[in-house]
Amino acid sequence: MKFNNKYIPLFITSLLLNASCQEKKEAENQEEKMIVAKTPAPKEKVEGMVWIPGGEFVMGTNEADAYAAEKPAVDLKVNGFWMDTHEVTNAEYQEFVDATGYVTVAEKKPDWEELKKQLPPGTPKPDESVLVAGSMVFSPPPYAVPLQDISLWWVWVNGANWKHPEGPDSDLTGRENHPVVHISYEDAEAYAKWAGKRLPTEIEWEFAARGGMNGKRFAWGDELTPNGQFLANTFQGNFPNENLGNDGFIGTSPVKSFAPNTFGLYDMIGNVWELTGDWYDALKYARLAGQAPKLDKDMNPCYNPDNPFAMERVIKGGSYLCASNYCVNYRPSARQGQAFDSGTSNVGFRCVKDPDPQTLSLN
Ligand SMILES: [Ca+2]
Ligand SMILES: [Ca+2]
Repeated sequence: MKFNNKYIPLFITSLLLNASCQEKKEAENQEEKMIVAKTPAPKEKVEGMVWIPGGEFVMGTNEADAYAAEKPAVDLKVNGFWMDTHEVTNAEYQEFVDATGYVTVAEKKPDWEELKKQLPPGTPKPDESVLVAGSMVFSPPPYAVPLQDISLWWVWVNGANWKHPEGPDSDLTGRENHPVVHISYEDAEAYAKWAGKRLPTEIEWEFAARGGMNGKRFAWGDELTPNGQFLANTFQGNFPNENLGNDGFIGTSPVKSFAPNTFGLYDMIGNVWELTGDWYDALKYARLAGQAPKLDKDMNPCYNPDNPFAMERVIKGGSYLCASNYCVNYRPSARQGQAFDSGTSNVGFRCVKDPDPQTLSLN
């Protein structure tokens, strides 16, 4: 078994294929937790969050050029909930770490004794030199490259983590108000629990991103840049080598740098991808529409034919690395899988919160 730095995330993911039954049950319960209707706004406000009223909406899309995993459009209902107005920032994550001493997955050396319990007996131990703490960092080549090989722009960097986004020599100076990155699912979930919140389901996230605008290609309408105005931090130019930054940013941007959607949510599209609480299922929308058989979640809560062995959570909204020639994911219906045990330099999260029944209006 030969190991190479670029394969470490895939290796770590493969070690953890058999996620615990407990996790599977939690995911199932979360996805099945459907659904009432438009919920009146609670009487009391929650600082840093806006009320998302819930109701009926059209999830997914039938657009011909959308990716297969976004199809078809399906009518759904969602309950009301509170949602963070912006992505969780470095300063907010620092507050959590200061209060709890929490250490993220990317900061810890993988423990072979634990990992091998979930591998076939006899799997050889890799060399210690590859079992090191780190994360994937976007490192674009200086020239155009074929777009089939992500290792040409994603590089495993030892020592990269949320405090050192590009590696040990980088820090967060001047980026306190940028979204935190290099966060795995469990890192996001730990923050959410500490904050008395939770991660959104994919349905909640897409409802919120659409801002009540059914059937629109983008979160703000049908044009990416209406009247030439940039409404999200995405990638302009030829990905991955030519990052023009016409929207003002070549990397992450401070949260709230672009106009909010009609619910008052910032950067739902672009800046960083946002983790949800759902396992990734490439046929989810088709299953919701009754066009594909139900997934046997006791066998595996995930389904991704492009990455069949990974345990992935759904990420939504695209990032500052989504370009018109690659990863055209700056749309509410867009979705990808993200290995549940790793983060990257373009994935973050925001939280939601269920209403306290005592505060709900009777109107
Ligand atoms: Ca940009
Ligand atoms: Ca975002």
